[in-house]
Amino acid sequence: MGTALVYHEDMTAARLLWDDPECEIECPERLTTALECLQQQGLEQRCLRLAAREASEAELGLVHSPEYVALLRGTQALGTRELQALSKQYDAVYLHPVRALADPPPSHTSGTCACSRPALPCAVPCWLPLQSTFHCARLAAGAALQLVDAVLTGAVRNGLALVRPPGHHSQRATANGFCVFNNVAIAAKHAQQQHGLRRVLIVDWDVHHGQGIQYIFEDDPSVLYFSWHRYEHGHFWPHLRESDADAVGRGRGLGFTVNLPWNQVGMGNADYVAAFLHVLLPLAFEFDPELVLVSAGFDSAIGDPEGQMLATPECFAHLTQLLQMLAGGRVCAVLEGGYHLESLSQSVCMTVRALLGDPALPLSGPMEPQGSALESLQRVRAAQAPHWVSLQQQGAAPVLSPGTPCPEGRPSPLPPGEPEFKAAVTQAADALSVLLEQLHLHPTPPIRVAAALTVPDAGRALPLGVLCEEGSLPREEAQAWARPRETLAQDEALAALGKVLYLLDRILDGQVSSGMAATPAPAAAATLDVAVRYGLSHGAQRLLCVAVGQLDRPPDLTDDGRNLWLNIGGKEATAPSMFHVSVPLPVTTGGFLSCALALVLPLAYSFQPDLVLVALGLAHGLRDPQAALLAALLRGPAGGRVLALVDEESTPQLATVLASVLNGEAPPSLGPFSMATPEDTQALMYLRPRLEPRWKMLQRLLECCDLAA
Ligand code: X5A
Ligand code: ZN
Repeated sequence: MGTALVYHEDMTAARLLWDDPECEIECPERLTTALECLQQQGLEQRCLRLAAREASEAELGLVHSPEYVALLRGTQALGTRELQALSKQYDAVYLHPVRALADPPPSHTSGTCACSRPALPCAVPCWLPLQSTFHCARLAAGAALQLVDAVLTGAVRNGLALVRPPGHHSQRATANGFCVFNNVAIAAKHAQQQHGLRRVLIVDWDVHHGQGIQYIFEDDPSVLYFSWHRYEHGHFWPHLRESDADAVGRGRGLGFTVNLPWNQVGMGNADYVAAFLHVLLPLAFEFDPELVLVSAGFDSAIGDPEGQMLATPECFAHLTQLLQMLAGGRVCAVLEGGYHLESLSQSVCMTVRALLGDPALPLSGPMEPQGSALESLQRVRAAQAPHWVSLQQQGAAPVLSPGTPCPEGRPSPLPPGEPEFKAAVTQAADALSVLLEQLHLHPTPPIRVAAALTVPDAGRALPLGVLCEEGSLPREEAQAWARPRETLAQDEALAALGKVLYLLDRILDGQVSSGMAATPAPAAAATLDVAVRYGLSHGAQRLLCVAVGQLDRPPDLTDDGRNLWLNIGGKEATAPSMFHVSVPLPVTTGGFLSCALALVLPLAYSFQPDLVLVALGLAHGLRDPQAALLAALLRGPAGGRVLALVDEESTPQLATVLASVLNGEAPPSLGPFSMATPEDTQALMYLRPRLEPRWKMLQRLLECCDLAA
């Protein structure tokens, strides 16, 4: 199952023809540089290339009024000056005429032409590319439709549509913020009407509020719309009261609009990941979408003059990966904004990498959300709590009054020309060159998953593309690592250990990204014990061990900061140290999800491991889809370096599904959502405050605004 890339060169035709500093950033080079970058990194070649088609007027009518569509059609008969006047009637919009060129391009040799372009309001020679905004905007909407069709017919698993003009500001009868037709909203309606979907999630990670999408679906419970946006208490465009966290939808759609306003610039990787873990994902899993549409604007990335945020391109790989945990991985990303050409292109590439299933580069920078971000998260959680069980179960959310002052100082927006602005530009350039360096230093391993299995023939159950690893460490070497324990003295146990250690070597030397190994039941704890020590002495700088079931922490692990032991399925919630955490096995889907999203991943993202061991002891108690989700989620924090250890007696289905998620496939659905039990909730409420001082991604509340205490 592949990844589609939908594009059409005609979408580079429209451009601003008069002087307008606000609009000039929305330029054709946005598409051409992004595409070049995809080609240079060999990513475009790995996608199914689809040429965008134009959306029909009936399809535009799913969202827009007939009068508005007719008006746009009519712009094809207008000249540049008339279009300039018409554009002025909208906020931050420019329109392009059918043809801007007076002469044929030099490359063109006139002669007979076989093309059959339909007639246009004014005669356009066939050699001239169609350039009208109407044409481009119909292609942009059509590209989104084609992507949705490709995914929902099963031709591909996911994809990206590279389009302009963008769409999320456009409304039923108005263009706005460079947007003409609302590409993503049209695609959502189409998915519902043509494919019978009942629940669509729209994630808008563009730095602006997609108020157009919000208005279109605000009373519709079948579309969950999430948007984060630069807001600054309303001082940032489009300056709408309804962009704030307390706008949660209307009527039957109450709770299906989720706004996360950022009140300061400078939000970075930790803030974005925290927003996903603590706001978007709990709601999204409860909603259980059948399709995820992304309003993928990259003006939320570092260097962008509009956003002035600090998230680096890798962050978008992580966000994309997290979204693939939903809807069976059916993710359709559609370009919105993004005006720093280099940052935009690299972020697009990172998104496509993640769609292709490649492991994400580890996130750079301190993983500590800033105070203003926490305040925003808290406000959304409070506003949404009445509508979502998954927010209620994690303890009552205190309501913050709007404008609660947050003492932490952060830079206010930077006017271009100021020295600080230049510093921000340099900062962006640095971050981007570090990224390129990282790409060289940590090239994607040639093998994505290798499995070491002990049962002969078990390899047959492995998904396509997973390598069945035959290699093993010499028996004496493996034995040297074992403690003098009976379990590993047995032949089979030692043979399995040799395979595990061989796999670890291949992961640590960059040949293999992740691995899965089966071990005989009685040796599970001893094998894990050796694997931890072996990993730490063979190049792992920080090793996270997630042990599910009855598995004790190896006796001689110290709290030296290089290992973090997390046991799921312990008798009670305990944290003897910051590096030794135990939580009981959650019993419901809701309990499992909050354990994963509110404890395991925040710990993992804060710890920033370079290797994760996930061990599933015998009778570990997780259902296969839960184990698969856990393993899939843990690929993120460790740059894809995950070794899963399973019991050789566990079902072949478990081995298959683990290998497939480590290979980048979407985990299966957890089944119907059920609320966490009070015990599950209490375990987390006990642990979180104890661990928060060290593991900052656990934080949801600013201390200064902590009204809960
Ligand atoms: C799609 C998008 C931004 C419009 C900004 C107007 N629009 N100041 O990023
Ligand atoms: Zn934007």
